[in-house]
Amino acid sequence: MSDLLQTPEVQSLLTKVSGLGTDTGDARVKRIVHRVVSDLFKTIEEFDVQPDEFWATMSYLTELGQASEVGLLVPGLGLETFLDLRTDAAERNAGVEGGTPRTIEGPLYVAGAPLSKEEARLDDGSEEGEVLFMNGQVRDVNGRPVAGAIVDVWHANPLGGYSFFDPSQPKYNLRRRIETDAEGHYRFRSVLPAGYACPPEGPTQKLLDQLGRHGRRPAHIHFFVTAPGFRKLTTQINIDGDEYLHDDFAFATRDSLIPEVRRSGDPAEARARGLNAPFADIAFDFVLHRDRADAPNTVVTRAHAEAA
Ligand code: MBD
Ligand code: FE
Repeated sequence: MSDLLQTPEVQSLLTKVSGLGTDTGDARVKRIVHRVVSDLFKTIEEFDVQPDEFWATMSYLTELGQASEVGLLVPGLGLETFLDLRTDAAERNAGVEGGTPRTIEGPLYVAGAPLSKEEARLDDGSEEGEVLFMNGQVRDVNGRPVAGAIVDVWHANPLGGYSFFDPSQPKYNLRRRIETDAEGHYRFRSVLPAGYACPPEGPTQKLLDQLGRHGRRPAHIHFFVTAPGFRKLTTQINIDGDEYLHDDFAFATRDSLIPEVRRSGDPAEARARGLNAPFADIAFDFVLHRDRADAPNTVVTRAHAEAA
């Protein structure tokens, strides 16, 4: 490699670019910008990046933002999983172990879903798909039920689309907040989701194509589980049997987040639930850690849509 990077001219350029010569501004931002821009210079130099390639990349980033796909490329590049791995490591260092594993939030949460006690129905009857019943208990790591926890659940419809982002769906379709009862129990009725696929013509898929990768996720259901005095849990369960179960473009699958899906084809059992078709049943408990000052907060501040 050339020594261009080490020349006083380039080193002084980097210092000035990141404002290291001034005493105003934010010292941490300056150091990070210095590192990131230096690493970019180095990459351009090492790969002999040509101006055409550079400007194609700038157009790509512009397109990514205009298509609102920044939050989609981030998990696709493993960055969101890396943040989880760092939080996991920080928790281990603080002695926070056990409990339901976290996995990424993803880009499709919408704040403010309807809140109900103990149970909810997530669909309005207009979805064509297999009915799903899901239930479970929220507990602490000592097995004590957590009453009054909020299970904030969201998932895709049987076509793999999420309400709000898919404007054809009703407001807050397949999105609810359920408060656990005195024994920590929650339950809901919904329809089984299908897996998600990145928009085929979008910028995220465009890069994935160049990497020889698909943009598919296994069918999954997202959760935030919160309760006063407990660490917030961000997690997902995957639907067992999905062909992408262990081939998720967003790297969110974790072994203990694949509950058994019980399939009932017994007509009497279906009738007892008010149905005339087979349905799926999932039991899944969430185990939370108590709040503690010595481990990093798990409440992540992040921009969210709110359904209008
Ligand atoms: C999803 O549904 C999702 O959860 C993630 C992480 C990325 C894209 C779509
Ligand atoms: Fe998702």
